[in-house]
Amino acid sequence: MRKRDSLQAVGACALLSSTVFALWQVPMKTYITTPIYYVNGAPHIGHAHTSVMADILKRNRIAIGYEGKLTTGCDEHGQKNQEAAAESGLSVEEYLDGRSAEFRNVFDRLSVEYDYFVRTSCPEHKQRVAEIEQRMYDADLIVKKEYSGTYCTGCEQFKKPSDLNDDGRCPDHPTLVPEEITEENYFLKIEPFRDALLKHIADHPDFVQPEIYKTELLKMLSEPLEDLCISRPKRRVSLGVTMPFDDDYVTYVWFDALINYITNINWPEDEYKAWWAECEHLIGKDILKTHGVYWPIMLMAIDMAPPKRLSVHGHWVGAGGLKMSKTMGNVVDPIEVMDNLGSDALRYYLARNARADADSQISVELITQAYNSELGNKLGNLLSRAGKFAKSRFDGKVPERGSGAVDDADEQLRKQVMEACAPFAKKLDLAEIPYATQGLITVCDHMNNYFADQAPWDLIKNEDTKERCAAVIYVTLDCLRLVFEAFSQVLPTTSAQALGLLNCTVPTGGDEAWVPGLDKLQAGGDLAEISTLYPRAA
Ligand code: ME8
Repeated sequence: MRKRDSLQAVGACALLSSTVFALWQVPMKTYITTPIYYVNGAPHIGHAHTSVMADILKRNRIAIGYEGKLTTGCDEHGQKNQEAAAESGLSVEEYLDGRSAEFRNVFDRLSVEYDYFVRTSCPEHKQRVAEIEQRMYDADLIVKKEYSGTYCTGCEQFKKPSDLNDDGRCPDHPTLVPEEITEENYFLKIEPFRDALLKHIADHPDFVQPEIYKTELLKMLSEPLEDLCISRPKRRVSLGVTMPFDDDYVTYVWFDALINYITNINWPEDEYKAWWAECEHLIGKDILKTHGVYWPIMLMAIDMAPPKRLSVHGHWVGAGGLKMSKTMGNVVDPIEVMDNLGSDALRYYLARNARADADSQISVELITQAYNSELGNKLGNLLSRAGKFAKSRFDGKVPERGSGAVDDADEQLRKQVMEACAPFAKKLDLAEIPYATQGLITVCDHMNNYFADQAPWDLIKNEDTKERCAAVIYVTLDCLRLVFEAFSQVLPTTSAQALGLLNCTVPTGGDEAWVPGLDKLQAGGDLAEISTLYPRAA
Protein backbone atom coordinates (compact mmCIF):
# COMPACT_ATOMS: atom_id res chain seq x y z
CA MET A 1 0.00 0.00 0.00
CA ARG A 2 1.36 3.45 -0.94
CA LYS A 3 1.96 5.86 1.95
CA ARG A 4 -0.90 8.16 0.86
CA ASP A 5 -3.30 5.21 0.58
CA SER A 6 -2.30 3.90 3.95
CA LEU A 7 -2.82 7.34 5.53
CA GLN A 8 -6.25 7.52 3.91
CA ALA A 9 -7.00 4.11 5.31
CA VAL A 10 -5.89 5.24 8.79
CA GLY A 11 -8.06 8.37 8.42
CA ALA A 12 -11.03 6.31 7.30
CA CYS A 13 -10.51 4.00 10.26
CA ALA A 14 -10.33 6.94 12.65
CA LEU A 15 -13.51 8.41 11.17
CA LEU A 16 -15.22 5.06 11.36
CA SER A 17 -14.16 4.44 14.93
CA SER A 18 -15.20 7.94 16.01
CA THR A 19 -18.58 7.41 14.34
CA VAL A 20 -18.91 4.04 16.04
CA PHE A 21 -17.88 5.70 19.29
CA ALA A 22 -20.44 8.44 18.77
CA LEU A 23 -23.13 5.87 18.01
CA TRP A 24 -22.04 3.86 20.98
CA GLN A 25 -22.34 6.91 23.19
CA VAL A 26 -25.92 7.69 22.18
CA PRO A 27 -28.12 4.88 23.43
CA MET A 28 -30.89 3.63 21.16
CA LYS A 29 -34.30 4.80 22.25
CA THR A 30 -37.53 2.93 22.75
CA TYR A 31 -40.87 4.65 23.38
CA ILE A 32 -43.58 2.19 24.37
CA THR A 33 -47.19 3.22 24.90
CA THR A 34 -50.29 1.46 26.17
CA PRO A 35 -53.83 2.50 25.34
CA ILE A 36 -55.17 5.03 27.82
CA TYR A 37 -58.07 3.35 29.54
CA TYR A 38 -61.64 4.55 30.00
CA VAL A 39 -62.42 5.34 33.60
CA ASN A 40 -66.10 4.39 33.47
CA GLY A 41 -65.30 1.33 35.60
CA ALA A 42 -62.56 -0.10 37.81
CA PRO A 43 -59.31 -1.29 36.20
CA HIS A 44 -59.63 -4.91 35.06
CA ILE A 45 -57.38 -7.72 33.95
CA GLY A 46 -57.23 -6.50 30.32
CA HIS A 47 -55.92 -3.11 31.44
CA ALA A 48 -53.40 -4.81 33.72
CA HIS A 49 -52.32 -6.98 30.79
CA THR A 50 -51.32 -4.35 28.25
CA SER A 51 -49.53 -2.24 30.87
CA VAL A 52 -47.59 -5.25 32.22
CA MET A 53 -46.56 -6.30 28.70
CA ALA A 54 -45.37 -2.75 28.05
CA ASP A 55 -43.36 -2.87 31.26
CA ILE A 56 -41.75 -6.18 30.27
CA LEU A 57 -40.72 -4.71 26.92
CA LYS A 58 -39.33 -1.60 28.61
CA ARG A 59 -37.34 -3.64 31.15
CA ASN A 60 -36.03 -5.84 28.35
CA ARG A 61 -34.84 -2.95 26.26
CA ILE A 62 -33.28 -1.09 29.17
CA ALA A 63 -31.50 -4.28 30.24
CA ILE A 64 -29.86 -4.53 26.83
CA GLY A 65 -28.76 -0.90 26.76
CA TYR A 66 -31.64 1.17 25.39
CA GLU A 67 -32.94 4.38 26.82
CA GLY A 68 -36.64 3.72 27.41
CA LYS A 69 -39.85 5.61 27.95
CA LEU A 70 -43.18 4.05 28.81
CA THR A 71 -46.50 5.82 29.07
CA THR A 72 -49.82 4.53 30.33
CA GLY A 73 -52.83 6.18 31.91
CA CYS A 74 -56.45 7.18 31.60
CA ASP A 75 -58.80 8.43 28.92
CA GLU A 76 -61.03 10.74 30.92
CA HIS A 77 -63.36 12.27 28.34
CA GLY A 78 -66.38 11.17 26.32
CA GLN A 79 -69.93 10.07 26.78
CA LYS A 80 -69.46 6.89 28.79
CA ASN A 81 -67.14 8.50 31.32
CA GLN A 82 -69.58 11.39 31.61
CA GLU A 83 -72.47 8.98 32.26
CA ALA A 84 -70.43 7.02 34.86
CA ALA A 85 -69.49 10.25 36.67
CA ALA A 86 -73.17 11.31 36.74
CA GLU A 87 -74.23 7.93 38.16
CA SER A 88 -71.57 8.08 40.88
CA GLY A 89 -73.14 11.14 42.47
CA LEU A 90 -69.69 12.75 42.70
CA SER A 91 -68.57 15.87 40.89
CA VAL A 92 -66.90 15.07 37.57
CA GLU A 93 -63.48 16.14 38.96
CA GLU A 94 -63.87 13.98 42.07
CA TYR A 95 -64.95 11.03 39.98
CA LEU A 96 -62.03 11.35 37.55
CA ASP A 97 -59.50 11.88 40.34
CA GLY A 98 -60.76 8.81 42.19
CA ARG A 99 -60.81 6.48 39.20
CA SER A 100 -57.47 7.55 37.77
CA ALA A 101 -55.92 7.03 41.23
CA GLU A 102 -57.32 3.47 41.17
CA PHE A 103 -55.66 2.80 37.81
CA ARG A 104 -52.39 4.28 38.97
CA ASN A 105 -52.51 2.16 42.12
CA VAL A 106 -53.00 -1.07 40.14
CA PHE A 107 -50.09 -0.27 37.84
CA ASP A 108 -47.87 0.71 40.79
CA ARG A 109 -48.69 -2.52 42.57
CA LEU A 110 -47.93 -4.43 39.37
CA SER A 111 -44.49 -2.73 39.26
CA VAL A 112 -45.24 -1.07 35.92
CA GLU A 113 -42.41 1.42 35.60
CA TYR A 114 -44.19 4.10 33.60
CA ASP A 115 -42.39 7.36 32.95
CA TYR A 116 -45.57 9.31 32.45
CA PHE A 117 -49.09 8.62 33.69
CA VAL A 118 -51.53 10.15 31.24
CA ARG A 119 -54.68 11.98 32.25
CA THR A 120 -56.35 13.59 29.25
CA SER A 121 -58.02 16.14 31.55
CA CYS A 122 -54.65 17.84 32.08
CA PRO A 123 -54.57 21.41 30.66
CA GLU A 124 -51.35 21.00 28.61
CA HIS A 125 -52.79 18.03 26.74
CA LYS A 126 -56.07 19.84 26.07
CA GLN A 127 -54.25 22.87 24.72
CA ARG A 128 -52.25 20.71 22.27
CA VAL A 129 -55.38 18.90 21.08
CA ALA A 130 -57.00 22.24 20.28
CA GLU A 131 -53.83 23.38 18.51
CA ILE A 132 -53.84 20.30 16.26
CA GLU A 133 -57.51 20.79 15.41
CA GLN A 134 -56.89 24.38 14.50
CA ARG A 135 -54.06 23.34 12.15
CA MET A 136 -56.31 20.85 10.39
CA TYR A 137 -59.10 23.41 10.18
CA ASP A 138 -56.75 26.00 8.69
CA ALA A 139 -55.61 23.39 6.15
CA ASP A 140 -59.27 22.91 5.05
CA LEU A 141 -59.31 19.32 6.19
CA ILE A 142 -62.29 19.79 8.51
CA VAL A 143 -65.89 20.25 7.32
CA LYS A 144 -69.18 20.75 9.20
CA LYS A 145 -72.23 18.78 8.11
CA GLU A 146 -75.27 16.91 9.36
CA TYR A 147 -74.87 13.21 9.94
CA SER A 148 -77.17 10.35 10.93
CA GLY A 149 -75.69 7.19 12.28
CA THR A 150 -75.79 4.36 14.78
CA TYR A 151 -73.58 5.08 17.78
CA CYS A 152 -72.11 2.52 20.21
CA THR A 153 -71.25 4.23 23.51
CA GLY A 154 -69.15 1.20 24.52
CA CYS A 155 -66.77 1.79 21.59
CA GLU A 156 -67.49 5.53 21.48
CA GLN A 157 -67.80 5.12 17.71
CA PHE A 158 -70.38 5.38 14.92
CA LYS A 159 -70.99 1.97 13.42
CA LYS A 160 -71.83 0.86 9.89
CA PRO A 161 -74.63 -1.75 9.56
CA SER A 162 -71.94 -4.28 8.58
CA ASP A 163 -70.13 -3.66 11.93
CA LEU A 164 -73.18 -4.82 13.92
CA ASN A 165 -74.61 -8.25 14.76
CA ASP A 166 -77.84 -9.47 13.17
CA ASP A 167 -79.74 -8.09 16.19
CA GLY A 168 -78.31 -4.62 15.48
CA ARG A 169 -75.97 -4.68 18.53
CA CYS A 170 -72.23 -4.17 18.62
CA PRO A 171 -70.32 -7.49 18.83
CA ASP A 172 -67.99 -6.02 21.50
CA HIS A 173 -70.83 -4.52 23.59
CA PRO A 174 -73.87 -6.76 23.12
CA THR A 175 -75.56 -5.53 26.31
CA LEU A 176 -75.78 -1.94 25.05
CA VAL A 177 -78.48 -0.77 22.66
CA PRO A 178 -76.76 1.43 20.02
CA GLU A 179 -78.24 4.92 19.70
CA GLU A 180 -79.59 6.40 16.47
CA ILE A 181 -78.12 9.89 16.31
CA THR A 182 -78.73 12.73 13.86
CA GLU A 183 -76.76 15.88 14.47
CA GLU A 184 -74.47 18.51 12.95
CA ASN A 185 -70.82 17.80 13.57
CA TYR A 186 -67.31 18.50 12.38
CA PHE A 187 -65.62 15.90 10.21
CA LEU A 188 -62.04 15.22 9.23
CA LYS A 189 -61.52 14.23 5.59
CA ILE A 190 -59.56 11.00 5.76
CA GLU A 191 -60.04 9.44 2.33
CA PRO A 192 -57.40 11.72 0.71
CA PHE A 193 -54.78 9.98 2.92
CA ARG A 194 -55.79 6.36 2.27
CA ASP A 195 -53.32 5.75 -0.57
CA ALA A 196 -50.44 7.27 1.39
CA LEU A 197 -51.27 5.03 4.34
CA LEU A 198 -51.44 1.95 2.12
CA LYS A 199 -48.05 2.88 0.70
CA HIS A 200 -46.65 3.36 4.21
CA ILE A 201 -47.84 -0.13 5.18
CA ALA A 202 -46.32 -1.63 2.02
CA ASP A 203 -43.01 0.18 2.62
CA HIS A 204 -42.87 -0.81 6.31
CA PRO A 205 -43.65 -4.52 6.51
CA ASP A 206 -43.28 -4.49 10.32
CA PHE A 207 -45.74 -1.63 10.86
CA VAL A 208 -48.43 -3.94 12.25
CA GLN A 209 -47.55 -7.13 14.09
CA PRO A 210 -48.52 -9.97 14.08
CA GLU A 211 -49.40 -10.54 10.44
CA ILE A 212 -53.12 -11.41 10.95
CA TYR A 213 -53.80 -7.88 12.13
CA LYS A 214 -52.05 -6.43 9.12
CA THR A 215 -54.40 -8.45 6.93
CA GLU A 216 -57.33 -7.09 8.93
CA LEU A 217 -56.05 -3.54 8.61
CA LEU A 218 -55.57 -3.85 4.85
CA LYS A 219 -59.18 -5.04 4.62
CA MET A 220 -60.32 -1.91 6.50
CA LEU A 221 -58.39 0.16 3.98
CA SER A 222 -59.65 -1.66 0.91
CA GLU A 223 -62.66 0.64 0.45
CA PRO A 224 -63.00 4.44 0.42
CA LEU A 225 -63.04 5.90 3.93
CA GLU A 226 -65.94 7.98 5.18
CA ASP A 227 -65.10 11.34 6.76
CA LEU A 228 -64.32 10.91 10.46
CA CYS A 229 -66.68 12.65 12.87
CA ILE A 230 -64.39 14.51 15.29
CA SER A 231 -66.82 16.51 17.42
CA ARG A 232 -69.79 16.15 19.74
CA PRO A 233 -72.30 18.91 20.47
CA LYS A 234 -71.91 20.04 24.09
CA ARG A 235 -75.62 19.66 24.74
CA ARG A 236 -75.09 15.88 24.39
CA VAL A 237 -71.49 15.44 25.62
CA SER A 238 -69.72 18.12 27.63
CA LEU A 239 -66.78 16.14 29.04
CA GLY A 240 -64.04 16.86 26.52
CA VAL A 241 -61.80 19.44 24.88
CA THR A 242 -63.69 22.46 23.54
CA MET A 243 -63.16 22.83 19.79
CA PRO A 244 -61.00 25.90 19.15
CA PHE A 245 -63.20 27.18 16.32
CA ASP A 246 -66.64 26.42 17.81
CA ASP A 247 -67.49 26.78 21.48
CA ASP A 248 -70.64 24.68 21.18
CA TYR A 249 -68.68 21.51 20.52
CA VAL A 250 -66.20 19.27 22.31
CA THR A 251 -63.67 17.11 20.54
CA TYR A 252 -64.55 13.48 19.84
CA VAL A 253 -63.01 11.36 22.62
CA TRP A 254 -60.87 9.20 20.31
CA PHE A 255 -59.42 12.19 18.47
CA ASP A 256 -58.42 13.67 21.82
CA ALA A 257 -57.15 10.40 23.31
CA LEU A 258 -54.91 9.36 20.40
CA ILE A 259 -53.09 12.67 20.58
CA ASN A 260 -51.79 11.69 24.06
CA TYR A 261 -49.08 9.69 22.32
CA ILE A 262 -47.40 12.88 21.16
CA THR A 263 -48.36 15.29 23.95
CA ASN A 264 -46.65 12.90 26.42
CA ILE A 265 -43.30 13.46 24.75
CA ASN A 266 -43.78 17.19 24.63
CA TRP A 267 -44.78 17.69 21.00
CA PRO A 268 -44.08 20.06 19.25
CA GLU A 269 -40.87 20.87 21.15
CA ASP A 270 -37.80 19.43 19.41
CA GLU A 271 -37.11 16.80 22.06
CA TYR A 272 -40.17 14.78 21.00
CA LYS A 273 -38.68 13.84 17.62
CA ALA A 274 -36.14 11.25 18.74
CA TRP A 275 -38.75 9.49 20.89
CA TRP A 276 -41.47 9.64 18.26
CA ALA A 277 -39.19 7.97 15.70
CA GLU A 278 -39.06 4.91 17.98
CA CYS A 279 -42.68 4.80 19.08
CA GLU A 280 -44.34 1.41 19.50
CA HIS A 281 -48.03 1.28 20.43
CA LEU A 282 -49.23 -1.78 22.33
CA ILE A 283 -52.94 -2.31 21.77
CA GLY A 284 -55.64 -4.95 22.07
CA LYS A 285 -57.23 -6.19 18.85
CA ASP A 286 -60.41 -4.19 19.68
CA ILE A 287 -58.78 -0.87 18.85
CA LEU A 288 -56.94 -1.73 15.65
CA LYS A 289 -59.07 0.56 13.47
CA THR A 290 -58.56 3.67 15.59
CA HIS A 291 -54.79 3.05 15.79
CA GLY A 292 -54.23 1.60 12.33
CA VAL A 293 -56.51 3.87 10.26
CA TYR A 294 -57.52 7.06 12.10
CA TRP A 295 -54.34 7.76 14.06
CA PRO A 296 -51.79 7.46 11.21
CA ILE A 297 -54.06 9.61 9.04
CA MET A 298 -54.42 12.25 11.77
CA LEU A 299 -50.62 12.35 11.94
CA MET A 300 -50.24 12.62 8.18
CA ALA A 301 -52.72 15.50 8.24
CA ILE A 302 -50.25 17.46 10.37
CA ASP A 303 -47.24 16.29 8.34
CA MET A 304 -46.04 13.78 10.88
CA ALA A 305 -44.92 10.20 10.30
CA PRO A 306 -47.08 7.31 11.56
CA PRO A 307 -45.82 5.45 14.64
CA LYS A 308 -43.03 2.97 14.02
CA ARG A 309 -44.98 -0.07 15.14
CA LEU A 310 -48.41 -1.28 16.24
CA SER A 311 -48.01 -4.40 18.36
CA VAL A 312 -51.41 -6.00 18.76
CA HIS A 313 -52.54 -8.67 21.20
CA GLY A 314 -55.60 -10.91 21.57
CA HIS A 315 -58.04 -10.77 24.46
CA TRP A 316 -58.36 -12.57 27.76
CA VAL A 317 -61.54 -14.55 28.11
CA GLY A 318 -62.83 -16.60 31.05
CA ALA A 319 -62.13 -20.33 31.50
CA GLY A 320 -63.87 -22.38 28.81
CA GLY A 321 -63.58 -19.45 26.40
CA LEU A 322 -66.51 -17.56 27.98
CA LYS A 323 -66.59 -13.77 27.93
CA MET A 324 -65.79 -12.38 31.39
CA SER A 325 -68.73 -10.64 33.01
CA LYS A 326 -70.06 -9.86 36.46
CA THR A 327 -73.20 -11.89 35.80
CA MET A 328 -71.13 -14.96 34.84
CA GLY A 329 -69.09 -14.43 38.02
CA ASN A 330 -65.88 -15.11 36.12
CA VAL A 331 -64.25 -11.67 36.28
CA VAL A 332 -60.63 -11.79 37.46
CA ASP A 333 -59.88 -8.84 39.73
CA PRO A 334 -56.18 -7.87 39.53
CA ILE A 335 -56.20 -6.48 43.08
CA GLU A 336 -57.63 -9.67 44.54
CA VAL A 337 -55.04 -11.81 42.72
CA MET A 338 -52.20 -9.59 43.93
CA ASP A 339 -53.52 -9.62 47.52
CA ASN A 340 -53.53 -13.41 47.52
CA LEU A 341 -50.54 -14.37 45.39
CA GLY A 342 -48.40 -11.28 44.89
CA SER A 343 -47.92 -9.17 41.80
CA ASP A 344 -45.40 -11.50 40.13
CA ALA A 345 -47.94 -14.34 40.13
CA LEU A 346 -50.23 -12.21 37.98
CA ARG A 347 -47.42 -10.89 35.79
CA TYR A 348 -46.22 -14.46 35.26
CA TYR A 349 -49.61 -15.77 34.19
CA LEU A 350 -50.18 -12.89 31.78
CA ALA A 351 -46.70 -13.15 30.25
CA ARG A 352 -46.68 -16.92 29.99
CA ASN A 353 -50.15 -17.47 28.56
CA ALA A 354 -51.19 -14.50 26.43
CA ARG A 355 -51.25 -15.07 22.71
CA ALA A 356 -50.89 -12.19 20.30
CA ASP A 357 -52.96 -13.72 17.53
CA ALA A 358 -55.67 -15.49 19.55
CA ASP A 359 -57.72 -15.13 22.71
CA SER A 360 -56.44 -16.79 25.90
CA GLN A 361 -58.21 -18.08 28.98
CA ILE A 362 -57.81 -16.77 32.48
CA SER A 363 -59.36 -17.49 35.89
CA VAL A 364 -58.27 -17.26 39.51
CA GLU A 365 -57.93 -21.07 39.54
CA LEU A 366 -55.69 -21.09 36.45
CA ILE A 367 -53.47 -18.36 37.90
CA THR A 368 -53.21 -20.18 41.25
CA GLN A 369 -52.39 -23.45 39.52
CA ALA A 370 -49.60 -21.87 37.43
CA TYR A 371 -48.24 -20.08 40.50
CA ASN A 372 -48.06 -23.27 42.59
CA SER A 373 -46.95 -25.74 39.95
CA GLU A 374 -44.59 -23.58 37.90
CA LEU A 375 -43.26 -20.71 39.99
CA GLY A 376 -43.48 -22.61 43.29
CA ASN A 377 -42.56 -26.19 42.40
CA LYS A 378 -40.13 -25.58 39.57
CA LEU A 379 -38.38 -22.32 40.39
CA GLY A 380 -38.79 -21.36 44.05
CA ASN A 381 -38.44 -24.88 45.34
CA LEU A 382 -35.11 -25.47 43.58
CA LEU A 383 -33.68 -22.23 44.93
CA SER A 384 -34.81 -23.23 48.37
CA ARG A 385 -33.37 -26.76 48.16
CA ALA A 386 -30.01 -25.84 46.63
CA GLY A 387 -29.67 -22.72 48.79
CA LYS A 388 -30.49 -24.52 52.03
CA PHE A 389 -28.13 -27.35 51.11
CA ALA A 390 -25.30 -24.87 50.60
CA LYS A 391 -26.19 -23.08 53.84
CA SER A 392 -26.06 -26.24 55.91
CA ARG A 393 -23.26 -28.17 54.16
CA PHE A 394 -20.95 -25.44 52.92
CA ASP A 395 -20.89 -23.05 55.91
CA GLY A 396 -23.59 -20.76 54.50
CA LYS A 397 -21.43 -19.94 51.48
CA VAL A 398 -21.51 -20.53 47.75
CA PRO A 399 -19.16 -23.51 47.36
CA GLU A 400 -16.08 -23.44 45.10
CA ARG A 401 -16.73 -25.18 41.84
CA GLY A 402 -13.43 -27.01 42.26
CA SER A 403 -10.91 -27.97 39.62
CA GLY A 404 -11.65 -30.54 36.96
CA ALA A 405 -15.13 -31.08 38.33
CA VAL A 406 -17.06 -30.10 35.20
CA ASP A 407 -18.74 -32.96 33.45
CA ASP A 408 -21.03 -33.40 30.47
CA ALA A 409 -24.19 -33.03 32.54
CA ASP A 410 -22.98 -29.65 33.83
CA GLU A 411 -22.10 -28.42 30.36
CA GLN A 412 -25.38 -29.58 28.87
CA LEU A 413 -27.39 -27.81 31.55
CA ARG A 414 -25.34 -24.64 31.31
CA LYS A 415 -25.86 -24.58 27.54
CA GLN A 416 -29.62 -25.05 27.96
CA VAL A 417 -29.78 -22.22 30.49
CA MET A 418 -27.82 -19.87 28.22
CA GLU A 419 -30.17 -20.70 25.34
CA ALA A 420 -33.28 -20.11 27.47
CA CYS A 421 -31.98 -16.71 28.61
CA ALA A 422 -30.93 -15.59 25.12
CA PRO A 423 -34.33 -14.17 24.03
CA PHE A 424 -34.19 -11.76 26.98
CA ALA A 425 -30.76 -10.52 25.89
CA LYS A 426 -32.09 -9.23 22.55
CA LYS A 427 -34.92 -6.87 21.70
CA LEU A 428 -38.08 -8.79 22.58
CA ASP A 429 -41.27 -8.42 20.57
CA LEU A 430 -44.69 -8.47 22.21
CA ALA A 431 -45.61 -11.73 20.49
CA GLU A 432 -42.41 -13.40 21.73
CA ILE A 433 -43.08 -12.79 25.45
CA PRO A 434 -45.05 -16.01 26.12
CA TYR A 435 -42.53 -18.20 24.30
CA ALA A 436 -39.54 -16.61 26.00
CA THR A 437 -41.23 -16.95 29.41
CA GLN A 438 -42.13 -20.54 28.71
CA GLY A 439 -38.50 -21.21 27.71
CA LEU A 440 -37.34 -20.08 31.14
CA ILE A 441 -39.80 -22.28 33.00
CA THR A 442 -38.92 -25.26 30.79
CA VAL A 443 -35.26 -24.87 31.62
CA CYS A 444 -36.26 -25.03 35.30
CA ASP A 445 -37.42 -28.60 34.55
CA HIS A 446 -33.93 -29.36 33.22
CA MET A 447 -32.36 -27.81 36.32
CA ASN A 448 -34.59 -29.87 38.61
CA ASN A 449 -33.78 -33.05 36.67
CA TYR A 450 -30.06 -32.27 36.88
CA PHE A 451 -30.30 -31.70 40.62
CA ALA A 452 -32.20 -34.96 41.14
CA ASP A 453 -29.84 -36.96 38.87
CA GLN A 454 -26.69 -35.58 40.48
CA ALA A 455 -28.10 -36.24 44.00
CA PRO A 456 -25.78 -33.92 45.95
CA TRP A 457 -27.14 -35.38 49.21
CA ASP A 458 -25.39 -38.68 48.27
CA LEU A 459 -22.25 -37.00 46.92
CA ILE A 460 -21.68 -35.14 50.19
CA LYS A 461 -21.52 -38.37 52.17
CA ASN A 462 -18.28 -39.49 50.60
CA GLU A 463 -14.95 -37.69 50.98
CA ASP A 464 -13.91 -38.38 47.36
CA THR A 465 -17.21 -37.09 45.88
CA LYS A 466 -17.38 -34.01 48.08
CA GLU A 467 -15.67 -31.86 45.46
CA ARG A 468 -18.16 -33.04 42.87
CA CYS A 469 -20.96 -32.15 45.28
CA ALA A 470 -19.59 -28.60 45.56
CA ALA A 471 -19.52 -28.37 41.74
CA VAL A 472 -23.14 -29.53 41.45
CA ILE A 473 -24.30 -26.97 44.01
CA TYR A 474 -22.27 -24.24 42.35
CA VAL A 475 -23.63 -25.07 38.87
CA THR A 476 -27.21 -25.19 40.18
CA LEU A 477 -26.97 -21.88 42.03
CA ASP A 478 -25.13 -20.17 39.18
CA CYS A 479 -27.75 -21.36 36.67
CA LEU A 480 -30.50 -20.12 39.02
CA ARG A 481 -28.73 -16.76 39.21
CA LEU A 482 -28.74 -16.49 35.45
CA VAL A 483 -32.37 -17.55 35.14
CA PHE A 484 -33.41 -14.96 37.71
CA GLU A 485 -31.42 -12.29 35.86
CA ALA A 486 -33.49 -13.03 32.76
CA PHE A 487 -36.70 -13.41 34.78
CA SER A 488 -36.18 -9.96 36.32
CA GLN A 489 -37.78 -8.57 33.13
CA VAL A 490 -40.98 -10.50 33.85
CA LEU A 491 -40.90 -11.04 37.64
CA PRO A 492 -39.13 -7.96 38.98
CA THR A 493 -40.06 -8.36 42.66
CA THR A 494 -39.29 -12.02 43.28
CA SER A 495 -36.24 -12.03 40.98
CA ALA A 496 -34.73 -9.20 43.02
CA GLN A 497 -35.46 -11.18 46.20
CA ALA A 498 -33.89 -14.34 44.76
CA LEU A 499 -30.80 -12.53 43.52
CA GLY A 500 -30.54 -10.89 46.95
CA LEU A 501 -30.53 -14.33 48.60
CA LEU A 502 -27.65 -15.29 46.31
CA ASN A 503 -25.86 -12.08 47.18
CA CYS A 504 -26.19 -10.83 43.59
CA THR A 505 -27.87 -7.79 42.13
CA VAL A 506 -30.42 -7.31 39.38
CA PRO A 507 -28.79 -6.26 36.09
CA THR A 508 -29.18 -2.52 35.76
CA GLY A 509 -28.90 -2.24 31.99
CA GLY A 510 -28.56 1.23 30.52
CA ASP A 511 -24.85 1.92 30.17
CA GLU A 512 -24.03 -1.55 31.44
CA ALA A 513 -25.98 -3.69 29.04
CA TRP A 514 -26.87 -7.11 30.41
CA VAL A 515 -25.02 -9.95 28.73
CA PRO A 516 -25.98 -13.40 29.98
CA GLY A 517 -22.89 -15.22 31.23
CA LEU A 518 -21.93 -18.24 33.29
CA ASP A 519 -19.77 -18.50 36.42
CA LYS A 520 -20.61 -15.00 37.64
CA LEU A 521 -21.77 -16.23 41.03
CA GLN A 522 -19.06 -15.41 43.53
CA ALA A 523 -17.68 -18.67 45.02
CA GLY A 524 -17.10 -18.25 48.77
CA GLY A 525 -19.76 -15.51 48.90
CA ASP A 526 -22.22 -15.52 51.78
CA LEU A 527 -25.75 -16.72 51.16
CA ALA A 528 -28.56 -14.86 52.88
CA GLU A 529 -31.25 -16.63 54.87
CA ILE A 530 -33.17 -18.68 52.28
CA SER A 531 -36.83 -17.73 52.50
CA THR A 532 -39.68 -19.19 50.45
CA LEU A 533 -40.19 -17.12 47.31
CA TYR A 534 -43.57 -18.49 46.29
CA PRO A 535 -45.38 -19.82 49.38
CA ARG A 536 -47.93 -22.45 48.40
CA ALA A 537 -51.41 -21.02 47.85
CA ALA A 538 -54.64 -22.89 48.54
O1 ME8 B 1 -60.41 1.55 24.22
N1 ME8 B 1 -57.95 -8.75 27.18
O2 ME8 B 1 -60.08 2.06 26.44
P1 ME8 B 1 -60.49 0.70 27.15
C1 ME8 B 1 -56.81 -8.08 26.92
N2 ME8 B 1 -59.85 4.58 25.85
N3 ME8 B 1 -56.71 -6.74 26.90
C2 ME8 B 1 -57.83 -6.05 27.14
C3 ME8 B 1 -59.07 -6.67 27.41
C4 ME8 B 1 -59.10 -8.10 27.44
N4 ME8 B 1 -60.19 -8.78 27.70
N5 ME8 B 1 -59.97 -5.70 27.63
C5 ME8 B 1 -59.31 -4.50 27.49
C6 ME8 B 1 -60.14 2.33 25.10
N6 ME8 B 1 -58.02 -4.72 27.20
C7 ME8 B 1 -59.70 3.73 24.75
C8 ME8 B 1 -58.26 3.69 24.28
S1 ME8 B 1 -56.03 4.84 23.39
C9 ME8 B 1 -55.65 6.26 22.64
C10 ME8 B 1 -57.70 5.02 23.85
C11 ME8 B 1 -56.98 -3.68 27.00
O3 ME8 B 1 -60.59 1.01 28.61
C12 ME8 B 1 -56.48 -3.70 25.57
O4 ME8 B 1 -55.25 -3.05 25.50
O5 ME8 B 1 -61.67 0.10 26.49
C13 ME8 B 1 -57.56 -2.87 24.90
O6 ME8 B 1 -57.15 -2.41 23.63
C14 ME8 B 1 -57.70 -1.74 25.90
O7 ME8 B 1 -57.57 -2.41 27.18
C15 ME8 B 1 -59.04 -1.04 25.80
O8 ME8 B 1 -59.21 -0.22 26.94
